Amino acid sequence: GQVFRLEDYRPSDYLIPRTELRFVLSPDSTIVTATLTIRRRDPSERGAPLTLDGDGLVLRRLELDGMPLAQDAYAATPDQLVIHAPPAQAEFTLAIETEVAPSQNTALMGLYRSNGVYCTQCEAEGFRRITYFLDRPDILSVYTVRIEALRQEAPLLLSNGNPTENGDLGGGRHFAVWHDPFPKPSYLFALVAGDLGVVADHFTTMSGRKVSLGIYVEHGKQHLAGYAMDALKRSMTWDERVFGREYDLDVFNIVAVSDFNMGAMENKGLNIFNDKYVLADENTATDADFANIEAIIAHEYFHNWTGNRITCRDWFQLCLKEGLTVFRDHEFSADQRSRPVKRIAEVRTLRAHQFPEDQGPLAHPVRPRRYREINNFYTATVYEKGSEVVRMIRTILGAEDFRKGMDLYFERHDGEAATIEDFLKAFEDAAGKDLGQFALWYHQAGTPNVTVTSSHDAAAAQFTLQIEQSVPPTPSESRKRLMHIPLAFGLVGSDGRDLAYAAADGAAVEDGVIHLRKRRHTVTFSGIDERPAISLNRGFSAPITLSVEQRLEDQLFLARHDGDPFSRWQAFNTVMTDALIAASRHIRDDRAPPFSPAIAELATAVLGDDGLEWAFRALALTPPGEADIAREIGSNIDPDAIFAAREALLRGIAQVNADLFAAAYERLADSGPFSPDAASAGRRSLRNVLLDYRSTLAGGADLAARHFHAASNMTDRAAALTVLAHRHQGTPQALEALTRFEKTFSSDALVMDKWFAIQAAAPGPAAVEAVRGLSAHPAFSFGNPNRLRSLFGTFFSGNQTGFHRADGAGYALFAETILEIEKRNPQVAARLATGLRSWRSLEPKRQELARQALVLIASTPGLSADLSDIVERTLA
Ligand code: HT7
Ligand code: ZN
Repeated sequence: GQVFRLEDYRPSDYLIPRTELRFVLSPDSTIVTATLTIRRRDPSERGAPLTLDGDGLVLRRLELDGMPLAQDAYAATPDQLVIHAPPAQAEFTLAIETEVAPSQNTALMGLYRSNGVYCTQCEAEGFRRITYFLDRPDILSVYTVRIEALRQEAPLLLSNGNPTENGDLGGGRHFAVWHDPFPKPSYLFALVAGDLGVVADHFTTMSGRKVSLGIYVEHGKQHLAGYAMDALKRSMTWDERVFGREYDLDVFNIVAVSDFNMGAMENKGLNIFNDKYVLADENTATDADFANIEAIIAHEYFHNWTGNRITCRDWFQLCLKEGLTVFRDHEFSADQRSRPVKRIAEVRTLRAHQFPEDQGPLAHPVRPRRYREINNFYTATVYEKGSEVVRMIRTILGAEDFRKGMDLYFERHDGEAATIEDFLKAFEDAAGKDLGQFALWYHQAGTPNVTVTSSHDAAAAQFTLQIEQSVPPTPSESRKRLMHIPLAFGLVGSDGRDLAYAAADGAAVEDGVIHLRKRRHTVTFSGIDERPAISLNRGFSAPITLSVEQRLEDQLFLARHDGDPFSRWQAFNTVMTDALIAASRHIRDDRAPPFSPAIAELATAVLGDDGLEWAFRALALTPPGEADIAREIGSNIDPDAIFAAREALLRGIAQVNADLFAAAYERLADSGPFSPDAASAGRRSLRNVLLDYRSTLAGGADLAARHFHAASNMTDRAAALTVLAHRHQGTPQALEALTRFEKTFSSDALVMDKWFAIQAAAPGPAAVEAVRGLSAHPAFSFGNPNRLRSLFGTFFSGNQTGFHRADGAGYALFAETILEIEKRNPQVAARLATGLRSWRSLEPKRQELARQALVLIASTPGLSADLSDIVERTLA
């Protein structure tokens, strides 16, 4: 396939200042008329052919300035329309009529139907599946859209911008016209037409403009959209307060659809959402679902400024809008909820998703330099590491200069398609700082490693850190340059307080941050009488792997006393991770795993520390997951040994703390009406962590069954079902709960996704057959991405022992399923195929079986660009 390279970027010869679209909607034959006003970029240049992008299009009619074009004046294929010699004048119009079949569009890109609703998905290159266009993000155009449809089939007709006209066409048909005054790239175009219910509200902006808000959902589901509407209004308020950004149209609409390739889409004034991220109530959604809805509603809304008003020059700049917008939604959630808890959750996500990407065959820089299929670059690196890079800019500049830089960026580039260079320059100019070395975070792939040793000279009252950085090689980047790494730190004294130091030499140390710029730094702190415990990378100030040579006592001390909550969590997590790695080695050697009693004592202390939030205690007490442990081990992974070690640790801690955990579990029981707020969710999560521990002891299945049957909300119900289906597989209690859940929720697809996912994650060899069987369940559908992700996505990426079954049966199911899904939806197939990206870290036998499955996919004739790109890079 074709490779696109950043260095090949050229502005287009032509611009499209205005775009008029007319849609005559019909499921099998929709007629699209695009009337484009086309302008030469350089009026003195003449003659260059005009090449418009298409993808699978059927051309019905073509006119230039109102006249049909001669057959030899153009060439049309499904994938391209070339006008050989456009007219000499600076501006002309091209009217293009195409025909598309929304009901046959199973790839869910372009114009498709979801549950009878017409909807579009144009990012990244879906607009070219609707009409021929310069389908690239640096072509900004003002759109006017007329939609015509049967009123009965589609009483609701929506597009971007503000509504300007609507009326009856006779014969049961009607129309609506929408105009969006803000020039936008084609990927932000959207249309929705169907029969939906609405939740309506309004918002008054900081300058006093009234904006009508609408959330459109399936009829009868309006009561499930209240939380999303509340999150939207809070997002609008927050962006005004924190970034000074006001909404700019008269209406803001959100539509929830059930068939969607990703989470949501920020189309100008008309966000389209996967209904999973809109619909919620206590009976059907978990606390995690509520938090996701809040974050994604905010994320898409924030794109209005970071993505839409300022967009990307080309798709290599994807992180310009995504990394920045993730940073903004992280900050929003931190302000709405608990900042430390949110930070810990972010880092867990980064490590779970981005670190394996950065450390495996699919590693790429936050701003990639080449791609074959852009859909495969909506990655954790672009999004999550992209956000971490913005966070580091704020750490380096300080909050005040960071805001000045953002203001300057908005001022300079509003209405433009910008680059990462533009973004960095705004901060350099606002703060008067050089970010030249820092820019490597955008250009260089790989997770930097930082190692630290220390020494204390009591006589001289000096404490010295030896710090060394290295960046591992990644695909096609063997030699790396040294990074600017901002390491927030504290030197913690025996009273638990940070020690003051008189001076620090050897690296720039500013406001509690060591700025690493060289390979090695020796940083000497004077005025340090006692040997401190070292608290490094506080708040996870840099997305690195860190290894600090430090005694277990110091880690245990930091886990109890570090003043930085993130580092306190990290210390406990490190203690548990180290213990689990050692234990899994023992298990592989058929020896009993030893655990230091200090770990169970630490759990006692954390649970009993009433100065800590419930959610924090829940996170601290949660041992690293099997995949986290595997990642830390790094190579020659045996998932069964890791699983056994983790179970042994849980049981060990639960045994020592049996009475304490039982008492806390009772105390934390639900009282009063449900609320999705952070404190209530924290209480539920701590109680459910305690359930997990306690279910490892005698009577565990009965305890979990009681928890399940007493549950008055989905968080508790799903937690109990997970314990039963995982730890007490096959017991009458587990079977009864699974059946009860299925019966209660069989008609609610989003809840059934939880039922599929819980079973797909059940550890052990039986999962392969269970997943295969569940794929034939009446509630399952190969056409719906949410179902596919719940069942197969969870199995491939979230079931270490089941998927990586020693006989390779999981990998056989992987190859078979991915090839099946690819026929309908290559984008979703490619994403699911990343489930084997870390195959090289498995033990040799599993490694070989996994390789064979990947080769089987790669050698299938006629593979899509999406899937072949992923499997070929994974195997390279
Ligand atoms: N900007 C949106 C990306 C997206 C997308 C990309 C490819 C194919 C389908 C898609 N749906 C949404 C989502 C976001 O980051 O806000
Ligand atoms: Zn986004």
